[in-house]
Amino acid sequence: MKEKKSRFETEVIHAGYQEEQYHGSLVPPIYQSSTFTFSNAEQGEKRFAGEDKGYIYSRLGNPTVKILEDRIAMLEKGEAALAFSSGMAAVSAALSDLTKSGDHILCSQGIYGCTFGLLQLFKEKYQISHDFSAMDSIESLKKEIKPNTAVIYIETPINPTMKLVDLEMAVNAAKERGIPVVVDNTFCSPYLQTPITKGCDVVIHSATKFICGHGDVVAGVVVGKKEWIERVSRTTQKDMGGIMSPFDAWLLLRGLKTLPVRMDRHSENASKLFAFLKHHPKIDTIYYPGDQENPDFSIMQKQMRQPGGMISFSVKGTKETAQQFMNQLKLIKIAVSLGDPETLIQHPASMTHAVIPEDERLKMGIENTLLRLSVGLEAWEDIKEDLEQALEKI
Ligand code: LCS
Repeated sequence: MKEKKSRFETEVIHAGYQEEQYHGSLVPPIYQSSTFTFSNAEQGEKRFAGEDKGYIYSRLGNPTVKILEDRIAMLEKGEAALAFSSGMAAVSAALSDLTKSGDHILCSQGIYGCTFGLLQLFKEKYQISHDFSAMDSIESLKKEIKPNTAVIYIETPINPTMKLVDLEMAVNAAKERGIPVVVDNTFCSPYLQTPITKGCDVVIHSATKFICGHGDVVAGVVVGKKEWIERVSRTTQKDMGGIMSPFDAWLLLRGLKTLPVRMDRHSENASKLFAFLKHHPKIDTIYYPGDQENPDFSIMQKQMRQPGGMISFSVKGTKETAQQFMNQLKLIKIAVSLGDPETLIQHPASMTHAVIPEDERLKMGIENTLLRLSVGLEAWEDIKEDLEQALEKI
């Protein structure tokens, strides 16, 4: 593409790809090759020494994967990006690089279950401790930062409670101590929220979700400063090896093209379903960033384009009531993951967040009656009718 500043909806289709360099192929080619030949021994030596630009071996970089990395870096307004085989590979590489034994991670009061598991592993094996923080005021956040705090780690919206953290506030708290603020932006995608524009240092995605958008790839991405990304690429990623395959990168490039169109529809459907669920007599509490009565509503307005496609709610009754409700659904699928065209429902206490001990889980707001709905792209009336008939039966 000729050099020109474009809008998000255009960049998501064109950024990072110059078809002239690929025989005019409209769609980026898949470089399904594990290795790359050198024209002579000296060139091979120079490539390894970093003196000759060019590909070596697909664990160290691949042209199809690079197109995806460049596109995501531009969408997130970051300098560079690195693609991984899963969201957890991205989270673990970023946190391994930013911490060492004896360090401390200050984390939002709620994170994805496997990220919780990773923090446990860091604590037990490498003496890297962590604390959870409500992150609801700059004063309290500053007090919770310890001399050995090496990272402030935030999910916003938090999986699955949909609580929000004010990113500018977190950046201001971290700034004077120079602590990197790392944001898991999975629930928003770069279309709804760009943490780097708020001063955050690193953005992580489970690209499995809205970025892919079709439920057919498990993948992750990390975005940050060019120098840091290059270091992670040369060290943590190269040596731990959680790289993305060229075919998965190609599928993600394909899925990304419709991200804004999909996100608009996810958000529109979710807001209509929220209006239906909000005052339903069988529903106890509902958690949705677009709820004007939600204390985080002003944070949503400040840092998100739209409230997004995720809603959590607890049904009146017990865990068994919640399970009975799920079992009555006909169109909505019972499955973990999110951001797919299909509407999905899951029970965090027994599924995505089951690894978290109950007392800790309840502190995070994950009650036994809580359900998480990933609103799909179907006709919203069909989703509503399915919820309605299942609610009638409990
Ligand atoms: N970060 C967040 C916020 C996530 O929700 C997930 C996965 C990950 C990281 C890890 O990404 P993965 O390795 O799966 O690509 N969340 C899931 C969920 O809520 N249901 O199934 C997976």
